[in-house]
Amino acid sequence: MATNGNAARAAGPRCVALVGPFQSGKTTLLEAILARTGVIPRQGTIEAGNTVGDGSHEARHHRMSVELTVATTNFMGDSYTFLDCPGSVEFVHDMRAVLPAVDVAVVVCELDEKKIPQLQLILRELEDQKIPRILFLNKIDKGSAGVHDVLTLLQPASRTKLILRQIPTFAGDLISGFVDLALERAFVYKEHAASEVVALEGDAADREKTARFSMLETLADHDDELMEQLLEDIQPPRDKVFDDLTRELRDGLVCPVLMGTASRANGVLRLLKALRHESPGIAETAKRLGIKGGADSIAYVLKTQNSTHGGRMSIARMLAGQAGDGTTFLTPDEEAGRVAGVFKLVGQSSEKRGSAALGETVAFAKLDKARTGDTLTAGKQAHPAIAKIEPYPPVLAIAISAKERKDDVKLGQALNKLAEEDPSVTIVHNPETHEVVLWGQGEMHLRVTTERLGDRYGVAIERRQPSVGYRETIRKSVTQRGRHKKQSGGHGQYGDVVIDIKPMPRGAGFSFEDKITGGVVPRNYIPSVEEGIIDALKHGPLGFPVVDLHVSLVDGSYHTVDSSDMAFRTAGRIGIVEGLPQCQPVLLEPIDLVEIVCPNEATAKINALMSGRRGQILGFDTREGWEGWDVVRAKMPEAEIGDLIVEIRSATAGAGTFTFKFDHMAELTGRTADQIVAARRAAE
Ligand SMILES: Nc1nc2c(ncn2[C@@H]2O[C@H](COP(=O)(O)OP(=O)(O)OP(=O)(O)O)[C@@H](O)[C@H]2O)c(=O)[nH]1
Ligand SMILES: [Mg+2]
Repeated sequence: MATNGNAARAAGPRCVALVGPFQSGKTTLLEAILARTGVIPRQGTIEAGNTVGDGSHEARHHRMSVELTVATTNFMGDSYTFLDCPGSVEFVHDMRAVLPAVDVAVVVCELDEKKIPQLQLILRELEDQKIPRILFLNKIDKGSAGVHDVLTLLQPASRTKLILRQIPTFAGDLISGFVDLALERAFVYKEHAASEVVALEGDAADREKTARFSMLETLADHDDELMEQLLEDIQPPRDKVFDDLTRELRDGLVCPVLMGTASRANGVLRLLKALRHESPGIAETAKRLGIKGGADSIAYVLKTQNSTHGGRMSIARMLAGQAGDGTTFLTPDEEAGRVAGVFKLVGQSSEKRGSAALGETVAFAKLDKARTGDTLTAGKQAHPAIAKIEPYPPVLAIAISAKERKDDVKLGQALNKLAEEDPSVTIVHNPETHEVVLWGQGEMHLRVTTERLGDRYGVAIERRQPSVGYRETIRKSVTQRGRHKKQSGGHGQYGDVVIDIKPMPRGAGFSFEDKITGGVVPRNYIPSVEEGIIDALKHGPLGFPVVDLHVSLVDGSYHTVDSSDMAFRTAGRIGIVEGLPQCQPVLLEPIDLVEIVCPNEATAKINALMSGRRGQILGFDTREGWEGWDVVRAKMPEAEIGDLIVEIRSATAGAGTFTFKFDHMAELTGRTADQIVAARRAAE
């Protein structure tokens, strides 16, 4: 096994994602980093609403991140772009889509058992995308309970070995500083200033020895030479320890854990130094992505944004070569456009730049066809997509319409733009109900999306529950005459049919049969009869489309002068409209197959939840490849799914989710059915 690898400090501009469970302190950490590196004079707070991150109207309003914030700064002569990702699972696509472009992710977490499943989800995403990661245990000012046993709590969330890089030191019960186990140096935290080096002595020195040994043991799992040194009780040189930390982080073999308090900027400088010395850079990232070296410049679009004034901005990282004003980019499918402006971003503010160098993360203006997740090439032939991050299927829907009719077109255009920026939004037009249905990742996601329609595009909307695709069918057969006769002077109208209406099995739809003998209904009028019937079936006696029935035309009569297509059409319609109410009409509702994934301590709650919503549990199983998780399968009426996701999340601390697909239509009778029919009548 290689013992040393090439662990020299990476060069060039870095791109670092700040990720982690909801409200763990990512935006606050970004603020601390920007203050520490001199981009802002002092650190703002979420409470005061004056942070660089969360600068949008919607984020300020909800006091949480609802989209990506990008901020570029300089630290010790190198450029760093931080991507502050929202922690809410509803906005997780913003995180997933940026990951391909980053060198490393800083996973901001808390010592909170309830947030472990969410942490596990994030770490899995990073593991799956092979992103090197550092854990930053934040909010250690909140109390020291459990801090001696950080790894016991956090390790189950990570499939790779965690390495404790720092241990806390105490003043009474409070954490007052830390020992860095690689440097073997003790520090005391100073609020909003660099920590001060102090002597490593007493109890801290003893704890340091034990903790350092266990850090080295983990590193030695991937370094035979180090293993021998440990066995022979030889102190490995400090450089070797740093080399191993660097290499094993880069190769995703370990995940180091640092700690601090973002709101006081404690532990921030050590984090920045770890990024500077130990995290990989653009060369390793390009290799990870399989970018073939060539003359062409290649960039990855982390996010597309349509601003109301400046047109489209594509936030992108240069993965090969460089680009500037006038560079024409291709996507694998089409020409993306010509760059008209390169900008360095710090939250909401942007600064014009001449060009973007290798490794830099910038915003390109006017790439009209570039979308979130696109791989861009400046050259003759487009580089294949370096990543394809499909959004998770949506889980919640609302029907929307413009408050004012005149905004209909504007609404359509605005929705298209929002969906391009945020591929986790889906827009579906329901031709039957003429509804525009907005599908998204949760309540807050849909709320923010509709707020953007108002804030950015000035479209006021109304929101409703989307309608459920009810149908109706019949249980009994009947023979019915349909007669249309009008003789009001001049040309009359005459059509007369007899039809047999009979129920069919579920899923059969509608079929029509011509059983006329002896030409009692002339051949050329028969298609009109069928048309009249089909037309009438759109709206059955209960108010819904009628399905699963067979109609035979068995008899009828005609008039040589007064009969027409129109008259037979009407006769067919009358036959159905008068016949169906005698056939015991019954409501049909769509039943979906639902699959819920959840941490197994929530499985019982989920089962109860499903049964409470007329769900029929088919069974549950352990989730393959996911220790501590279950999959629950059930059949459930579509009408009951509604806001199921909200309850699943509240039962699972945000970690559980579900997928669904249409399974079958089932008869619905009794009070629920009566209510649905009554509501339909009232709406007509
Ligand atoms: N006590 C304490 N509170 C903190 C610390 N860091 C952040 N907070 C608070 O935690 C809350 C969430 O902070 P944010 O920075 O918005 O967290 P976030 O991870 O960006 O949140 P989302 O992006 O919405 O997931 C705010 O009330 C912060 O003031 C910390 O180190 N200590
Ligand atoms: Mg945030």
